[in-house]
Amino acid sequence: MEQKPYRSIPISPEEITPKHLYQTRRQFLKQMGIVGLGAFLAGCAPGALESTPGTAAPGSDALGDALTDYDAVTGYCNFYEFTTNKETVDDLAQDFITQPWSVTVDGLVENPRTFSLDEILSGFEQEERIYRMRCVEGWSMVIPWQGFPLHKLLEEVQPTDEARFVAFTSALVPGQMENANSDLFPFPYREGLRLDEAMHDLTILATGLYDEPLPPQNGAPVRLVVPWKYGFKSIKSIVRISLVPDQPPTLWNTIAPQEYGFYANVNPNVDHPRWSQATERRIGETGRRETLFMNGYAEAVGSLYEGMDLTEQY
Ligand SMILES: Nc1nc2c(c(=O)[nH]1)N[C@H]1C(S)=C(S)[C@@H](COP(=O)(O)O)O[C@H]1N2
Ligand SMILES: [Mo]
Repeated sequence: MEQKPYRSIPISPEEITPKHLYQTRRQFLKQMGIVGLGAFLAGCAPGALESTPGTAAPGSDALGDALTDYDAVTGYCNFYEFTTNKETVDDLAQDFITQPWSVTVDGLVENPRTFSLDEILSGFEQEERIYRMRCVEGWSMVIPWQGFPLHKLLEEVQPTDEARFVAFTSALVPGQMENANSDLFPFPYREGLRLDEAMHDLTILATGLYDEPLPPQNGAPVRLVVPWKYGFKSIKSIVRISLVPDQPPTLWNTIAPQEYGFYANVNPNVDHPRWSQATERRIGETGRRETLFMNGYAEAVGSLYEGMDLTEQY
């Protein structure tokens, strides 16, 4: 079996079991009256627990990470072009028009191309990735995404030797986004990754969650998900992806560089200037849990940052 980096991270079976299997097993176990759910699942999740000894990210084995409820994933969202109120985004975004849609991939590439949504959905094999999402504000979720690795799309356009960063731009549709003309935020929302981060297999373009097309509030029809970075890097409703030579300006880093870095790797040891990043509130749980370095994905992505001073990161 092909070794996938994200498979080597010791997380709970609930996190790495496809939803339908998870639910089927759960029903089965319920019928059987089995209580020790975790232990039983661990024994029957095929291939899912082939983690190599010694690859444990600090503290991750202590987690029992269940999927966050669908209602919370789709009802508690950050999408500032609509509103800064997390609990009303779903209503305000429900009529957002996402078809037709296209994503232009340009800049330092051999084959610049505009992909229609249909080309994105049918041209790349859609797979499930269940990732933890840690917002810089101190809350987190576990979300079952459908999508595909960004590197597959980048390989089609072939970045040139000069390409070193990837710049992403969200749609901005004033007629449909209530907060589009906000004085506080210089929309369109923009984000960026270093090319090697963008090429990492953990980095995906998501097109769905919980086995249905992405709801508008979660970034329909296609958004980035970079699970080891704070949630604001995972830009929604993407219309442009540009390969560039230098670190591109990003919305949060532009308006508050002392609070939001370009790299923004989840780091419990580096506090936000206004609050601690040591712990987080997992939506659906009471109390707080410890935040994991690189959100628990350090084993897979740590080598990207060799030689970088991570105490300077935020
Ligand atoms: N275009 C756009 N993308 C965005 C945001 C936004 O306001 N606009 N918010 C970001 C933040 S702060 C987070 S935490 C995640 C939230 O994703 P979710 O609502 O799907 O959980 O989206 C990110 N992507
Ligand atoms: Mo966030």
